[in-house]
Amino acid sequence: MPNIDQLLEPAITICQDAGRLIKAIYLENSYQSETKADDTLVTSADIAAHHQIIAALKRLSPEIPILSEEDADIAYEKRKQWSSYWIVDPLDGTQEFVARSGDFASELALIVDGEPVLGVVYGPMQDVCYFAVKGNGAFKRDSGGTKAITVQQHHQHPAQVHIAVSRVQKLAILHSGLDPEFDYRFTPLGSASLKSCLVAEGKADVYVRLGPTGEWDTAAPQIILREAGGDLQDLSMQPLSYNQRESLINPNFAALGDLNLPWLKILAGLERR
Ligand code: 2AM
Ligand code: CA
Ligand code: CA
Ligand code: CA
Repeated sequence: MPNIDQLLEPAITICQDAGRLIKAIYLENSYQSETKADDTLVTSADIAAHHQIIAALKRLSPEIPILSEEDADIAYEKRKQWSSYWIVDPLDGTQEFVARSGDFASELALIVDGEPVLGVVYGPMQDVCYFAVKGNGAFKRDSGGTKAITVQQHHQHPAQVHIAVSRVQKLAILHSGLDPEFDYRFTPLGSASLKSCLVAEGKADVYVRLGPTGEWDTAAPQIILREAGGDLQDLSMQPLSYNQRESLINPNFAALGDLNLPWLKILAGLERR
């Protein structure tokens, strides 16, 4: 069992270094891209950040295995033996990177016994870092320093609902039968991890992601959200699992703020009215 507290600051540095590498490539605007087997884009920035993170994590904790989105094809037979492991998304928001919107991040998490216990998300263009260790609260670090973050609480009326969602997914959500009396306010920003962190810091109430995501997409945001007083759940109300099955791909998920608000669950599609 690794000493998790001692891993936090080095993990933050590794995540920030990866983000800065991606930012340098982004500003230079010289990279190659190709289409993966699942029809999604991968760029040389994803791969460069992947290699840098893997090398640094191996130096930090040679005994802890690593699973990255960019080499996620490690056989289940092998990885199911792991009681703890790093899970890495070197570049979250490849589409945004390519679209030059600036809304992308690097993220990594430590899973122990099938549950995220440490998570870091770093947005290099905003120079903002979110992080959490199980039991110690969630934090945001930027040029102004480090402060504890919590989810938004005590909304009196659904009209104040603020959804973080991508441009494409806004339409899908509006057509999914949600109550039109809600006055949704959308935040069409960035990567899945950055949007989940907007919920963790109380700038949005809910983030709904429709479509497939890898376990590397949800692990860091999940521990950050939990420590901020929220959670991340799949839309069929099944708890998210890590490294429990052959496929690392999860279905839709929702990142929720104040879990005591029933209409938030309705909004996220977790409950019917
Ligand atoms: P990625 O950039 O690391 O692939 C985009 O809507 C968000 O969803 C990004 O955070 C993206 O992560 C994630 N995502 C996960 N699986 C995806 C997929 N199959 N296609 C597009 N985005 C995906
Ligand atoms: Ca990807
Ligand atoms: Ca991702
Ligand atoms: Ca990625």
